[in-house]
Amino acid sequence: MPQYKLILKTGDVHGAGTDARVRASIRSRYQQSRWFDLDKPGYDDFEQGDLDGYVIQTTYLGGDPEYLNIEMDMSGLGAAWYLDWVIVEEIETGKKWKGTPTYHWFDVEYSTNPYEYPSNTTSQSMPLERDDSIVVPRKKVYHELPHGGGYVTEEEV
Ligand SMILES: [Ca+2]
Repeated sequence: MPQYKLILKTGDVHGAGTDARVRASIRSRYQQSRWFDLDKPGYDDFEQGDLDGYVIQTTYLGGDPEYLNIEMDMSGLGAAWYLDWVIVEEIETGKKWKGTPTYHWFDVEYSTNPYEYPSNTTSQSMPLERDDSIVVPRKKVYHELPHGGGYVTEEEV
């Protein structure tokens, strides 16, 4: 069963982060995967400027990913979320795709599905563009030292 790593960049703009529930689904020309909750236990996902990675395992979709669908539950205060871009990587083959949302702000009024308005969810279907030369950025992690100050390391997302 194919495994994909989804890497999502939350924009570094004021109010970009969210605590809303975010789900993702990959679609090939033939089939759509089930929805996956993007939620790491004990971790605050999708904060301003963050780079977050999630590994999902789908059934065989009959072909390469062509779209990444993102759905967000708009519950909670300050739910709106600014998604800058996504990278999808097929783990076994190293094939990569990049996607950019048509509307970076995920908010009910920008839903691309008029039938959902004004429900509590918003979703966008992002076309994916194949580019195996993409270098997946590394996440900068700040480590505080016990007596003040700190240092930054770069880690795999
Ligand atoms: Ca969050």
